[in-house]
Amino acid sequence: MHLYHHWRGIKEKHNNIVVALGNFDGLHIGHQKLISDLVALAKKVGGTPAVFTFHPHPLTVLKPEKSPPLLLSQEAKQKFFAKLGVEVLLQIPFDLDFSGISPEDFIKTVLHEEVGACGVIIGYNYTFGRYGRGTPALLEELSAVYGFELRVIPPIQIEGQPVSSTLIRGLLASGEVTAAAKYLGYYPFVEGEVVTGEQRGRNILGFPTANLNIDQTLLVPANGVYLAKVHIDGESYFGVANIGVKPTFNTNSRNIEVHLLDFYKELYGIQIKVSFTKRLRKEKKFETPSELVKQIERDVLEARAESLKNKE
Ligand code: RBF
Ligand code: MG
Repeated sequence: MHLYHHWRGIKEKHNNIVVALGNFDGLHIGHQKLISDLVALAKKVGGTPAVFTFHPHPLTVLKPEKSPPLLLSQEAKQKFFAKLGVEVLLQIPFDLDFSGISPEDFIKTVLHEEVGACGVIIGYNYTFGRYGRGTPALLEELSAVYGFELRVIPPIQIEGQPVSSTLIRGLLASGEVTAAAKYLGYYPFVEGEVVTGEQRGRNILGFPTANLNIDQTLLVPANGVYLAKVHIDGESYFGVANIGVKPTFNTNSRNIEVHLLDFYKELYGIQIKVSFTKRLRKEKKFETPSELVKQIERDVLEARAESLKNKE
């Protein structure tokens, strides 16, 4: 996959670009459907499947107070697009200059003259250009002028619910990771390097944990204890994860810790991915560390029982 952070001159580099437009936060099953249609259409016309998207989210520039925490990091999104068969990713840094482009100029200058789009795919509710005034109807009208084929993809529904990033954010904010996974098409996860914690888990409690810092721009599930699948170097292991502030010890910083069920090697400095597959309980303040330890022992038993159910 070719990655660009600009859109000028793309036409000279790739033939017959078919381009999907959108924010694609979370790359949920609705987005995944749109991208698979993109890849199929590009294949049909012998063209190049491309995605035009912004990073960061335009709202972080236009209305920072209203900008939502993201479901996926820029890097996670890049990997995912590549896996879905996207060959050209235009991940454009949104700025005030760009926000002033009229919808008509966006189509003429950006899509037609510079990207050279012969096909355009959007979701049914996609808006673009200054004040977000560009609509699917305008793209339809101008597709005849600039000679591109337009596809508008209707929303995907699950049990009567249109799948949306907003719906998924709400589920994550209340810890409903299993429900969120239905709409995402994958379990919510965090990725990062294992950092040094306070060593309390290892030395005092007898439950060593791998600690991850939380990226403040990303949405992490609500505080609580979760069954987790931990990916290390292409292998995966079951674990129990705690997201929270550890009220038993009156700490204030929020972080993510995972205790692996059957893994004893040193992990400091190693990249891991932790997927949250089921919420087990809320994070609680215990009167004594030994009460917390008893609870974690029960969490581990519950996780073992679940892991046996989930073993494929
Ligand atoms: N800390 C709390 O204060 N309350 C909890 O309910 C809690 N639950 C946990 C559950 C699991 C499975 C794990 C691994 C940790 C939990 N912790 C909890 C965090 C614990 O306090 C922490 O791992 C140690 O203090 C070491 O940093
Ligand atoms: Mg630790």
